[in-house]
Amino acid sequence: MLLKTLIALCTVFTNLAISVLASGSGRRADTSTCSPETAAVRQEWGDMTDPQRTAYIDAVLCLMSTPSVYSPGVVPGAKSHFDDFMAVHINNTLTIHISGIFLPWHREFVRLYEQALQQKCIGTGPGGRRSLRALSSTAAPPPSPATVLTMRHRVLTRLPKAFTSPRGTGGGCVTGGPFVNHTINFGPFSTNDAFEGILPANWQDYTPHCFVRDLNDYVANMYGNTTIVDALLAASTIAEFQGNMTGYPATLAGLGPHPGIHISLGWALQDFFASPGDPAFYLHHGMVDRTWALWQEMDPENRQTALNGTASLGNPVTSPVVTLDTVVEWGPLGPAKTVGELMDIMSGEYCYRYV
Ligand SMILES: [Cu+2]
Repeated sequence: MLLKTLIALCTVFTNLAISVLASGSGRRADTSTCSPETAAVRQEWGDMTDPQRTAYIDAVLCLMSTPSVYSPGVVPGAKSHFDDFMAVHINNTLTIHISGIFLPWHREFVRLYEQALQQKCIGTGPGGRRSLRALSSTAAPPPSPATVLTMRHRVLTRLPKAFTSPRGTGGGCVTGGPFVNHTINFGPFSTNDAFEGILPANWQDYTPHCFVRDLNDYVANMYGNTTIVDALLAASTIAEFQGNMTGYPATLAGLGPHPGIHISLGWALQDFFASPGDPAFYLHHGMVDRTWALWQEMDPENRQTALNGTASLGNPVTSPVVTLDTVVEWGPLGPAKTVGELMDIMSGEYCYRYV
């Protein structure tokens, strides 16, 4: 099935020239059998057919009905495997943003989500999608106890500038479309907590509330355009690339496209901790990953292993600098990996590419 090899990407970054992809072949000296011909292709949402989009959405709805892999009671808010991804993101928020592991951690996070859609909700053989009954009897990964981060010091010496914009066009519970019955089971959380280095004490709690969006074309157009992507790709160092992407430290006007697009869809996607509650999270981070991969591809010798920062939000001086040997984790979603395993989308356990 075609969908087994694709995950859709957000449309807000369309029209990006991809000539760099074609010009960078032959860069890999490893023994990987991955090639552009054998690599899975991640496709842009706008290029997908209606049946493909429907199949993708069906798989997401299936994940929302698939049981959590946490042991009962460990994370009460995790009612489904879709929620498990939220929980892992929430629990790691203070290390994986505005840090040296932001890009590699989210690369693997999106890959794990893609695999979950493929393996739990699309099926791999005759019979197509497995039934939910079959899913409930499959062996779940061994649940690991939730690791609660206890960092309580202020991690940023300077909070990002206040951001204002015209009001959005939506602003309320989603009342139509395929996710009309989707409930956000964690939070909402305060962004200020993140910038104070506080993981909310109640982060595991079951706090169901409606799925809220507030579409904001002004913000989407400001941060989701070709000029922004070109500026990202023009960065000469990974520090500059990360700064332009995340807006901290600010090297592009305003927020940068990563937080900008989070803000453009409204409160669910804006939640610094619980943003994977909006299914669009994975489309947006597909594009973040794509842009990073394209940037790496333009100068693999210098960029394939380029890192900058620490493994704590805001890169405080007390936090160790990230290297290729730094180990990163995704709780019960998958095994821990070194950052070095996450740097190339066409070697090691990765074999995918973007169009
Ligand atoms: Cu994130």
